[in-house]
Amino acid sequence: MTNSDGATIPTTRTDLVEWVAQIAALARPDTIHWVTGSAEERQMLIDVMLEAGTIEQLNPELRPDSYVARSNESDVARVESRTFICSENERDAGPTNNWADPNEMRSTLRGLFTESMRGRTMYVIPFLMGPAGSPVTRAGVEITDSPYVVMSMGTMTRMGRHALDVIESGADWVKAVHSVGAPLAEGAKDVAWPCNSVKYITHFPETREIWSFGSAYGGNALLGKKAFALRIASVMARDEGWLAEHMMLIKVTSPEGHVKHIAAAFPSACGKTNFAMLQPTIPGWTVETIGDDIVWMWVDDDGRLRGINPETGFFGVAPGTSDQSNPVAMQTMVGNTVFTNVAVTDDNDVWWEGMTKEKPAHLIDWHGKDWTPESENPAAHPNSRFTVSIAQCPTASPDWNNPDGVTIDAIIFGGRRRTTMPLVVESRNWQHGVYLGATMASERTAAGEGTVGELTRDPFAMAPFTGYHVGDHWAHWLSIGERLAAGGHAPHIFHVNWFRRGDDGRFLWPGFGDNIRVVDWIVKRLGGEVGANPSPIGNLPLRDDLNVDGLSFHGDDLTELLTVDPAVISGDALSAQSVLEVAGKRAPRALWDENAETLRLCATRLS
Ligand code: O2Y
Ligand code: MN
Repeated sequence: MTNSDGATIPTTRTDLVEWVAQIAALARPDTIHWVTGSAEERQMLIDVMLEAGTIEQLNPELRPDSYVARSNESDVARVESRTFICSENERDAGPTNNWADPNEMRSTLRGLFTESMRGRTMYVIPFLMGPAGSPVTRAGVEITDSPYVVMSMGTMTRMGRHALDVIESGADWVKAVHSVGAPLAEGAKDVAWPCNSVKYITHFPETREIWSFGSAYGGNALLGKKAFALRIASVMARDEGWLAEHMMLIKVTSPEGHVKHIAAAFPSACGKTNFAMLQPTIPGWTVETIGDDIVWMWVDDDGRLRGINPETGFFGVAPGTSDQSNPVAMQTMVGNTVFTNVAVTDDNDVWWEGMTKEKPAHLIDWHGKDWTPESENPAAHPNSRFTVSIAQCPTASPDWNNPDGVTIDAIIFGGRRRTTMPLVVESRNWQHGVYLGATMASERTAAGEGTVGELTRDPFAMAPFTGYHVGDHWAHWLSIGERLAAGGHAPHIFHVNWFRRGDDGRFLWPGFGDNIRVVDWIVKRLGGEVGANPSPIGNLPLRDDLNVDGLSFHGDDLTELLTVDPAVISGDALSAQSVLEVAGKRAPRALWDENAETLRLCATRLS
């Protein structure tokens, strides 16, 4: 077999060559291109996409080597309703995933992929999730007929020859097949964003396979991200004894020079990327970014939890990102960035809602139409994105590329709660921390689907991403805790809520860079430097231990942030039973025990 450039296929792995030949025989592309990851290849992809109208170049003087893509209007986000876990046994997918029979799904996919790449190039993308040499780094190969996907995978993963070398040396690899599902008839003109109204994002956990059809957008199509690094990797992690989680990872250094690493899971719209790029307001602190979305963690030979970011880029939400909310993200995307579904200014730069206080007088919106501040709809799609390498992030820690990863000292769960949850609370122990993760909840914002303000339980922020039964996921966390306890080095687990509001609706906590004050308390807790106030949901800061120098609070706001009402916590614990009930018999008994303990402690306070 030869490459599109006439060169011989660069691998001796017959399993890989045969699989590529099989997919080609099914999808019938015009040509096959094995992706090397070279600079020349990137330019070739850009030229192909400029010619097809998939991307347009932005003003090179304002934003060098940067492009804007406008997707089809029906292809703008992950589609959870079309995402399936095709485990052999339905019970293994659990109650929170869409399950489909693997044989039936294979037959459906065979029909959909038949000749689906006619008239197109089929790209073969070898990629690594994680730096080569890490104990949890894994390889994959994505086949796709979308140059946009190839270019994005080049930013988000370690793609190309280096990954193929790892596969060549004998590594197992995950099979990921993607087609936009828009074959091109001979001589037909292509559209800028080919896709199909029929969409399937399917996962076969036992065979470690992913098949995605019909969408070229984000998590549906960049299969290294949610499909591999969370859904398939969570299954691998369960089987092999590690964790694949929807978390950001930072390195924090205190004014005294103490270094800690913190992993944190938040549901969407809670500022996870902002936290990953936090600019501390307390002098002397530094925060370095290791990852903003996914962490793979394992127990090392010393019994400590270590973690890596398996990705190499950010696929961040643009709206709301500004020099005020996230200056680091703004500095990261100064060039070499692909924007998708943002608006374009008259000087050919990007704009989105929340970027500036003043709206520009005229824009080209994400539909490619003229837009003025009087227009009814937003100029940028609410799920518009920037895709950019971590290497460009001014706060990137060199450890983002370290195969040994970093020691995880603390784990944070969080949610957006107007009431109920305090600013920060430390779990009593690992088991209680797992309970806080399993029952974590967030209120819906206008950006998401559903009724604004409605409370949604999103265990570990993994509801759409755990590739197996949610109850088994909790049990797996408990078993990791047992291994960590044996070494005596389990990270402390915390829960934070930056979004508590007063009766008049105002936020009680300033958030953003001031969240370092919470980190400061967490680090002091880790070092045993401060005490705590025990409560039914865990250990609360003593008022004088939270550094609020320079902040001013209305009336009792600070007290309200640092206290809990046992009657309200009791009501929340009763409501949290619903999520334990969803997991049914597979909900670990230990989590029901923690729920009962919370209720008992509330009752004691109330009596
Ligand atoms: O809509 C999409 O395809 C993107 S979803 C996404 C992207 C980056 C990080 N996280 C997410 C998410 O849904 O959690
Ligand atoms: Mn995410």
